[in-house]
Amino acid sequence: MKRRNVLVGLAAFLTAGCAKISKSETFTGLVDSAEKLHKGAQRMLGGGQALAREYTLADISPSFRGNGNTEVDSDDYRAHLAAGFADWRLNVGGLVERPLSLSLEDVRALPQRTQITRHDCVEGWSAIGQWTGPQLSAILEQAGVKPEARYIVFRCADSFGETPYYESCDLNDAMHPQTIVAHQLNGEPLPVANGAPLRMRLERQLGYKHAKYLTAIEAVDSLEGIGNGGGGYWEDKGYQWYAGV
Ligand SMILES: Nc1nc2c(c(=O)[nH]1)N[C@H]1C(S)=C(S)[C@@H](COP(=O)(O)O)O[C@H]1N2
Ligand SMILES: [Mo]
Repeated sequence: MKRRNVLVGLAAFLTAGCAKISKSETFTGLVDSAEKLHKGAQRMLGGGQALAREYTLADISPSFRGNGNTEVDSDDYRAHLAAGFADWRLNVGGLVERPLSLSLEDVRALPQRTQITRHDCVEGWSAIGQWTGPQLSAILEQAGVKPEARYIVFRCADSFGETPYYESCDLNDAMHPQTIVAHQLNGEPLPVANGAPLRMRLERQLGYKHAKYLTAIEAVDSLEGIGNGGGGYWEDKGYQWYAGV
């Protein structure tokens, strides 16, 4: 083949490739396909279920700061806090066979996982903490995720101004063994600053993906129409949806 033909062929191949990518993904645009490439490369390097590093008790940070919202400014939340979260419910719904309404007791009765991991915030700080709670996969199996579900959305009790905090992940991260619904930090019930009574831990993701003050988990087939469609409070402001560390 002449050099020019090789170049034409290569260009045609690349164009076809790009067309395929933009058609098959919900998100379009250069930045987003770069993000997908990053995600794909990371998954290839680490395998779909690669574990985040776990640490020892000796590594735990002396204090685990609260960041973002460190309390929930609502009478409803303050009433739950005063009552020791006895009537707090974690609702599991959306594209599931059996919607659930779990009490903290229900959450604590599931098989538990404890993991010591490092939390990395994009604002430039890290902390190592020990988290305990059931795997999200166990809760999703109990609810029976429908085959058309592609994402899991996490709803939170807190807001910035009028805008509620929320997050989401794909099913790969949702079913990951280190993705847990934590109710303990360092062997104690979650402090308010860290998301009492329940918060997500998605150990292969940056800090803002770990939704605190968790009220509901929803299986969805698209992120459109949720918040501003970016998949999370910070993503709606331009942060990456796939925030792998
Ligand atoms: N509901 C809720 N979840 C949240 C936030 C928040 O403001 N509200 N902040 C996020 C950010 S940016 C970080 S770094 C971590 C902070 O967790 P921490 O308060 O336990 O340090 O929570 C994340 N989850
Ligand atoms: Mo953060």
